Amino acid sequence: MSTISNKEIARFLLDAELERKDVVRITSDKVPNLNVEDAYLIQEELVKLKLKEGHSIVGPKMGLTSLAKMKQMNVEEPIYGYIFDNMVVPDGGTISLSDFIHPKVEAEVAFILGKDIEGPSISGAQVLAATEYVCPALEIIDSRYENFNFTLPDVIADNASSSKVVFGNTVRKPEELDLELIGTVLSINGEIKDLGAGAAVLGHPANSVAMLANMLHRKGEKLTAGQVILTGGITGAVHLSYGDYVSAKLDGLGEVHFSVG
Ligand code: 0L1
Ligand code: MG
Repeated sequence: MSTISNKEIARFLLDAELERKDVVRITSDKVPNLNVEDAYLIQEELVKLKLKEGHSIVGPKMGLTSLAKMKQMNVEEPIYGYIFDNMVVPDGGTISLSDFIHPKVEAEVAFILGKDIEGPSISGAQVLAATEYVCPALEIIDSRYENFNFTLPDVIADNASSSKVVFGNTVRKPEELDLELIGTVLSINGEIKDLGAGAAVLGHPANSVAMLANMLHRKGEKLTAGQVILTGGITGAVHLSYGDYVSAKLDGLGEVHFSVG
């Protein structure tokens, strides 16, 4: 039986994040039999610690929403984590490589909710009806685990590798765009690194929010008006290096960008 508490594991992961120090995945020694349900309990402790340190939640994020990532992890369901206010970088801003362990970037669409959404059985159409705006985003993920080497419960406990996010300044009503077809190009230093369409995210980014609402319902929680939700990578995640200029262009949503110093 494990003698280490969920709170202690959460503290261990948070310390790794704050010290920019990668650690061996928790399922290799600390909690070898960790399952998905218990991993979310550790994530909850991590969220509580961050709230206690004075940070506030901007909104939840979905991860592992592409078929490629799900196959790679051998999972049938995406995962969620939380974005906090201190993770938000202004559009056009500069991040410092020394603030990270081994950051990667991916291009996403973010949903800004106008109404609460409560599962179960929420559909993509219901999500679109409850969404005030969508905007482009670049998510910077930074697993606390050595070499991004983790199992599904490990990454859930680690707040789905959340690290930073840059939201673009263009907001549009969801009905003005066909989000399934939204073409997305991720470039670094002017070189295209990956591209995709909105359908890469569970067939339609709104499906990602619907699935999130249904997953949260299992815990008796709901999505609330005003939350900004990252729906998952349309592109793959690309490693960042010192001096990079990163840009994503999303058809109809414009450009979002940042530099790495
Ligand atoms: O946002 C994401 O899709 C990341 C989920 C966690 C998996 C990873 O770190 O690659
Ligand atoms: Mg992501």
